[in-house]
Parts: sequence; C-alpha cells; structure tokens
Amino acid sequence: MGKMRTQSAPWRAAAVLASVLLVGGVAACGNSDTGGGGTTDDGKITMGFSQVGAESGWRTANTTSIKEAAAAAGIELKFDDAQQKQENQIKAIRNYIQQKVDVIAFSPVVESGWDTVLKEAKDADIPVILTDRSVDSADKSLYKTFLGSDFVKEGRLAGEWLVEQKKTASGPVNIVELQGNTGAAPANDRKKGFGEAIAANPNLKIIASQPGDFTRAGGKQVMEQFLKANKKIDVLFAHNDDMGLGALEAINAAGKVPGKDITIITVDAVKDGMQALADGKFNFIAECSPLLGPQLMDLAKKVHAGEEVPPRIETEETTFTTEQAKEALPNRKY
Ligand code: GYE
Repeated sequence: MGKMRTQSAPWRAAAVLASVLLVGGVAACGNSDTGGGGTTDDGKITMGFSQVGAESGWRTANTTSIKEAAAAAGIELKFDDAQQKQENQIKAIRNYIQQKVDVIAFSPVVESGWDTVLKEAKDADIPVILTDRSVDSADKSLYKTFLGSDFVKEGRLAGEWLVEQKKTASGPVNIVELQGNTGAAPANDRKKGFGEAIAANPNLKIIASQPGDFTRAGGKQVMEQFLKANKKIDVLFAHNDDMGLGALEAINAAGKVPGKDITIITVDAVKDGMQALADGKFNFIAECSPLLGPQLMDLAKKVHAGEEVPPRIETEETTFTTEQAKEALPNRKY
C-alpha cells in the first residue's frame, strides 16, 4: 500500500496540476486583470489602446468617446497615454502584445517608424486597427483598417474658403501657419491640402510656417514669434482650434483684433473653437470629428470575429462659418 501510495501520489499531483493549469489558462484568456486575452470563452474582447496624449480639446473628446464606447460595447479596455512620444506608444503596444490582448488599436503620433512593432503584433496574431491618424507603412497587411478623417480634405476646405474670401484682393495676402506636431499625419496632410488650394491665387502667400504641437501653449508661443518677425500678417491658418486659441492671446497682446485685423482659420470645431468662431474671433473652421469610439468598437468586434472590414473608413465632416457656429453651438457635444 505504502508503495502504491508513493507511486500514485506524484501522478495524482500532476493530474491536479494539469487541470489547474487548464482552468487557469482558460480563465486568464477572458480576464484582462491577469493580462489575459487571446481567444475568449466568455465572448469578452480585450482591447489595448495607445492614445497620442492629451494635447488638445479634440484629444480629450476622443479619449472620452473611446472609453465610453468600450464600456457600452462590453469591451475590456486597456488604455495608455503616450504623452506625444512615439517611444511610449511602441512600449505600450509591446506590453499589449505580451499581455495577449485580443485587439490593438492606436492613434500614431507620427506617420513613420511603425513597421517593426506592427510586424511583432502580426506575428503574435493580434489584429491592429489604426484610428484617427495613419502610418506610412508600405505593407498594408500590418493593420486591418484605418478609421479617421481625410486631413488633406480638411486643409483643402480651409484653403478654398480663403481663396473665395480673397478673390478680389489686389495685393499680396500674407499667411502664417501653425502646424501640428512634426511628422504627424494631420500636420502633413492639412499643410498639403491647404497649400494646394491656395495655389489657385498667387496673391496668397505663406510667409511663415512652424509647428505649435497642437497645443495652446505652442500656438501662443509661435504666434508671438510670427508677430515679432512679420509686420504684416493678414491670415492665420492653425492646424487645430487649440493652437488658434493660444494664438488669440498673442494677437491681443500685440494690439491686433483677431478675426478682423487677422483672419483666423482652424480645424477641429471643438466647443471652445466654435465659441471663438461664434464670437467672431475665428472666421472659419474645418470640422474633424473626435467621436470615433462607437465605430472603433464595432470594428474591434468584427476583426476579432475574423470578419473582413474595409481597409479605410472615413469620418464624415463639415465646415463652419460664424453664422453656422452660432447655430450649431447649443447642441455641440464636445
Ligand atoms: O486635429 C488635434 C489633435 O489627430 C485629428 O490631433 C487629430 C488631431 C486634432 O491634437 O487637435
């Protein structure tokens, strides 16, 4: 008997250990607290999301939209704020891969330099969804889809409005441009679209163009420099509302009247921007919607289920003049 016991005990211990591992393993798949992901048995999807930062009103609204939509869709969200640093985003994505989340979604702070980490996600069989901003990777198989705005179009709409406004201008119209963070898709593309549109009138000239990093502080500081260096500034094109709002302070401090002495065009149409437009301090805004959460969660469910999704999903947007901003403001959600 004694002999039997010594023989069976290790066997039984191994069997118990195996079943513990099995149960533990299955449980870990559906439980993000343990860092689990992979194939869930309870249908709960875990999403790892790497956000750009908290640089603007747009970004805050985007983060809220994603968090609310994840909760509403029953998706377990792991969220990381990269503080506008690519290295932080790469680190967050690698963590999500290690934790075996079901889906990775992110808004790339800049366009270039993602191939290696995206390849790592692909090799780990974790689908990636790009949201808001895109990457310039030649290998489109590295991500499932890109959900976001057409930034070139936003720049073009801003430029076309200006061309129309200045069609009777006989002399040069001096434009200064506040760009988003260097290398970001919305900075590159809005610059491109705007530049192409204003080429229709050779009187329209960009005399200075610098990054203000999409922040109010950046917009204020760079606008101060523009005002110091240039006597005659007729137009400001800011790649987002926040930089335009920061620039207002610099323009006021220089004793000029925003919206009158200097025509101000921005992008986004967040509440503060829309208020400035309604007040006549801004003159035109090309809208960019941050409310991407619900569509993102739908896409996550689809790619997780192995369904095909379109490679590009474009956000619908409009433009606003002062009159239109006054009308839209009371119902503006963000
Ligand atoms: O316009 C700006 C934000 O990527 C579309 O990023 C987004 C841009 C948005 O900081 O306000």
